Amino acid sequence: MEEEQRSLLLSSASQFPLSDGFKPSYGTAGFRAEASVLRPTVYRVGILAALRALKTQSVIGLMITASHNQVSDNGVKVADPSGGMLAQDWEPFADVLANAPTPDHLVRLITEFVEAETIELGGEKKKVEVLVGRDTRPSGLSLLEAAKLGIRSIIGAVAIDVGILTTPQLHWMVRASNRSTQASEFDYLEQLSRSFRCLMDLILGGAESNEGDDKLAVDGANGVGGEKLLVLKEMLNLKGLEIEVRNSGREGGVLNEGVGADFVQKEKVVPSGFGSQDVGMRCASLDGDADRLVYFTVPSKNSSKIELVDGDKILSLFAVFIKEQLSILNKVADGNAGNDYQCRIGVVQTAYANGASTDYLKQLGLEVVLTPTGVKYLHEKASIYDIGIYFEANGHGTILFSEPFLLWLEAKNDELSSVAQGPEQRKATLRLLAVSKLINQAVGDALSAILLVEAILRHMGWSIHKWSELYHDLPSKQLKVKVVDRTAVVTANAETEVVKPPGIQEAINAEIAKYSKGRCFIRPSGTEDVIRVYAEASTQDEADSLASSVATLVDKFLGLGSS
Ligand code: G16
Repeated sequence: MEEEQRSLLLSSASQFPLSDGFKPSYGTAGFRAEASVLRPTVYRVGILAALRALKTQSVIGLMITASHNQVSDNGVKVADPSGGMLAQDWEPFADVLANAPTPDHLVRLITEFVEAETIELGGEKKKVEVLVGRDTRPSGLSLLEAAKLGIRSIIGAVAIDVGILTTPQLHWMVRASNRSTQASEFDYLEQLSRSFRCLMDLILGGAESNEGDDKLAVDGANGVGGEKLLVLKEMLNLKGLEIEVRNSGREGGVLNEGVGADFVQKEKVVPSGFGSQDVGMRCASLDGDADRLVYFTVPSKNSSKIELVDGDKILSLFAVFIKEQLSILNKVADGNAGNDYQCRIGVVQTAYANGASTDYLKQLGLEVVLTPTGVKYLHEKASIYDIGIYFEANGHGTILFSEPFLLWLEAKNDELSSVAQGPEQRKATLRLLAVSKLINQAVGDALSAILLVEAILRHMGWSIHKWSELYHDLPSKQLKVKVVDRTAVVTANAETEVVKPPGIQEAINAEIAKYSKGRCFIRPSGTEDVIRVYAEASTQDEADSLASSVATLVDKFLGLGSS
């Protein structure tokens, strides 16, 4: 390493001594912790992002967010050139970098890594860019400065502050920048509104939408998503869809407190700002950085509970729609040639997927695969298909389209535009093309998913109730257990089995055996310092009881000794 580079790193690193007792670890979605300890971590992730940009000679993203976590937490993650998550083989380096005890150690680690990865430092190549975004957390500004300093500590890398964004907006912008297409926030909003209008035109054919069912109330989790949705709503300027945004953050509520997709999905309780006035209405909830979406209804006036329409149901709705378009394409109409492309469609879920959803999707004839929790795993799996639909039950997901399939669709569209036959096939082609532009190809995105849900419901002529009736969820319950060391739990088989500590899986199995349709697993969270417990059974009481008995087991094997 050149002396200039070395002294730049040593002098910046000396401003960020490690926080006492904090051992950062790259989890499900980057580093997350109480914001006050994170400046050294974010500085080091700035360095990592700059190195990644030099290695790939591409634009990289760095997002400062702790998404669904409480407002006092924050976090940082990296978006790769594709707009997806940081390549997993760089995660171990992220861990060691974040834990390097002194500036000298840090420089030594970087020197070794740069050599191993053959990254050219301080070369004559053009400057590389790291786009830095953040959510609305108050700690974001100080962490932004740390990130910028980290990026600037690598000669040849430039930090571009892209301001307050949703996480999916940043991922989208990184992807677009590397594809040399228009990549500003405005371009993102433009693409969403244009493709949504196009889809609605194809669906409604100029007619107005279902009368009386055009209102949607959205809970913005008091985060960045509500604010951005308000801007998008102005751009949509569409008759027949009235979006009312609540908990936009303007009303003074606290981020993710009693609001937001995580709260709604886990607690199944009416969020703040919603209540008896909303009985029967279509409602949706975003999480703190708008990468998750769930729908819900308030069933009756005095109910504190909601009817949840979760990520599994969003996935199912998307799957039904996509399958319908593919079967139209497959039809041989009036002598017109049928489909000449064998489109491979696959669905990706995690162990949290409700058992009823997996059964439903299989009944639709779809290939369903399970991965561990974390968008990085689902996205990777979904990308092997021509159309890969992935969703976590918590509302994080999207639909990926392969380049060869999109090229085929474009060609099919041209071919069908010149023949009188096959107008339905052409419409199906155009609908799929519009969906591929509307739904975020980089990562799960609540704003684009809302628009797709709304368009499909109109296409089907379905109310939220009809949609919710696609299948009946098995009753489920989720709990969190604080333990001494969550890394003591090691899982296998897409997190459905515990391999460490010994004996705990047998004890869980013995509990499961007591319940009809019982299913239960535990796993260490990668975003919070807890063990998560998920249980399913044939009644709610049984699911609650199974979850609580397994939580007691977790406490017994690993806990703080409280029970
Ligand atoms: C992140 C990940 C999701 C994951 C969630 C919870 O979401 O992107 O894939 O489901 O964390 O993970 P864990 O159970 O390990 O805490 P978000 O919305 O918080 O970024």
